[in-house]
Amino acid sequence: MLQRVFQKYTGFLRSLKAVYVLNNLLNANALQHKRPLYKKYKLKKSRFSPLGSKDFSGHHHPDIPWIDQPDALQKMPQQYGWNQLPNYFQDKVPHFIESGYMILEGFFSSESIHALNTEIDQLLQAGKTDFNYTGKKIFNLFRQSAVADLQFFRNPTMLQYLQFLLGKPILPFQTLNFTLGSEQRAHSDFIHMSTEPQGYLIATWIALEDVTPDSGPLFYYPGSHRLPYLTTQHYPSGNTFFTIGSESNKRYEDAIEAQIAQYKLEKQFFLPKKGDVLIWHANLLHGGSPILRAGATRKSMVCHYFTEQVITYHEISQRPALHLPFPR
Ligand SMILES: O=C(O)CCC(=O)C(=O)O
Repeated sequence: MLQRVFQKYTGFLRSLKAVYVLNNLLNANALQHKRPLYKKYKLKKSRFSPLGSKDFSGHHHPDIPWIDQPDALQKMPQQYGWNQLPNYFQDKVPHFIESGYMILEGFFSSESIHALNTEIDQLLQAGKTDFNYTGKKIFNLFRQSAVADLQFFRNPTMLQYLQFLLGKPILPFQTLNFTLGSEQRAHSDFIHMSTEPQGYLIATWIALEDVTPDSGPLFYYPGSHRLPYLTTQHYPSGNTFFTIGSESNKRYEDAIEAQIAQYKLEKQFFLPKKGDVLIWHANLLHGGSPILRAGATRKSMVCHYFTEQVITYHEISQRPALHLPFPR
């Protein structure tokens, strides 16, 4: 119940680290599995305490995903699970390694998409789900919708692909559903969903209808995943011992914009057909374009996945991520 209220809340309490500590204490079961991980990665602090990149500064663990290692292309055919992958997916892996994303055309059937869109309409109408404080995102719809959960979020083929790419068992973390474009500025998901060692997050973006250029399509910067991870240590976040800087997210996005200009990164737009999926790397810069046609819908679903066996946290709000160790 408290979680649902907080989903809508945008005020001062969101900036107090103590509120998150209280929330951590109330959700102790979702932090229990972190004990051995903190030990393994030599993190000397309570699992209820605030957590951020500064706690690892200078000492990031070298166990990064195989796709991020310099000889990834050579290692690829020796990776666990390679021989079980269909050819069409194998052919896309080098592009993912080099560009930080891949597109799976027609991955989901029209029937599945229709079932999901119908379920979303019904849940919204019945007041059983709602948009969160952003007014644009339905958070964790999979908790109310078995279709969203089993056919999309925990789709067995998708989990197999993601596990291959990250080389560890996948831990489905959260879902976001949109009916309109997000218009979100460019960012890397690492700042919102972070791991130690770095790189153990991956996301899927699913088109729940054909996307037109005027409806606020997803955009991304190929190759940007290879830039260093930008953390609160690299821009003036305004964080203090007790609080999260109120401008931290805006200043982060300003810093990313400067990085895009500095490296002259090339922007691409995702104009998928219904059922297409884009998989992106933890550090691929991406965002939502402005909506140019009043009333244009852009139905889509984003799924974020961590892996097991790593420390998970939220760099922007400096708190450990709350989840159970294994999929429910
Ligand atoms: O769908 C979009 O417009 C952007 C979504 C996004 O940036 C995210 O979920 O991280």
